[in-house]
Amino acid sequence: MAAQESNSIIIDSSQSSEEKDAALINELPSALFWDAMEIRKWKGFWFEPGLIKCAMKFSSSFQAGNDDVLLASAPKTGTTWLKALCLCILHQNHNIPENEDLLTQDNPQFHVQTIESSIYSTKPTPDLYSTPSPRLLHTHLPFNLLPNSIMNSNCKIVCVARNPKDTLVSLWHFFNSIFRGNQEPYPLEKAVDEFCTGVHQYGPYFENVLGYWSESQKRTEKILFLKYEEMIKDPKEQVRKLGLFLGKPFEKEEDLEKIVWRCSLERLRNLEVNKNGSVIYGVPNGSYFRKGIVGDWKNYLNLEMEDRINQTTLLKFKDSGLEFEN
Ligand code: PAP
Repeated sequence: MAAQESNSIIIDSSQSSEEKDAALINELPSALFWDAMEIRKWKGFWFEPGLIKCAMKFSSSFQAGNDDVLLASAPKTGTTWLKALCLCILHQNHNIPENEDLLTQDNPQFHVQTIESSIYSTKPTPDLYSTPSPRLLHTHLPFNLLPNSIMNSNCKIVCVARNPKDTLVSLWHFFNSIFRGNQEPYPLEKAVDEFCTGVHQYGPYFENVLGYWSESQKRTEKILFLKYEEMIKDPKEQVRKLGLFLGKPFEKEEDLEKIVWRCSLERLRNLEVNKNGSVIYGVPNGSYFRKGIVGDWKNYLNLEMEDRINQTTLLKFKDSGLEFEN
């Protein structure tokens, strides 16, 4: 079947349905995310209202193709890295010279867009027809908000997750750099508290991660669940697993090594395209690369904050079998 047919998206963009959505969003519980933006609680998760509108469209109308690959991640858990890796694996990147690969041309966030915040917010009726198959897409949305067509098709999902304390610290740095400018950083105690109660963009983090984890335990052929810490510890092994899952196993060790290097933080951070001030989603390309280590939280969280997150994690992940190194 032609890509154009299999990738069709039907959206009811009539005024009345938009008005209905807007009215519904206005009724939702509201809070302020780190003094910067209004967020509202929809189906158990917090988002800024514009995102809810896009998520509603995505959930109700997106038609997944059988060979689509959907990447999923709570914010700051390794999205950029996963985008780069899957892009390279699916494009057999090791077969082209290093200075010609897609990553030298633009940030991974540009090549693999976050569907609800980019594709659906830039155009009311997104045109994914031109995207060649297999489509590689990304979402920060939790599992329970995914469109039915994703679950009912053969489309694969790769989720990356990261320990909560590093996730929070990464989010806090990113947030301060984008929203606080020359102001003092947002008070970390408050950020910890709101992270634990789940009142932040795409939060609660815990439920977001758990949704994918639980499903990955039931449907191993459908969802691959990667942990950032394991990718840092043994990138070759994790990328080998990823290649296999995507149906692109590495035949030669050197091909695998090439891709691990091409997607490394060290290389991406130093590419001209990530240093020259280019912007995606209003964010400089370079902001997606900071330290990329495990345990950076130790440099920021005091004992009380550490304990608060540990207790919340224990409670939330209890009996799930999900654990992170940190
Ligand atoms: P997003 O949710 O806004 O897309 P995401 O890419 O998930 O961001 O998270 C950014 C984190 O991944 C940063 O972590 P840090 O703040 O603890 O340093 C960033 O440094 C890290 N990161 C980005 N690219 C890579 C990479 N290629 N390898 C390892 N870590 C990376």
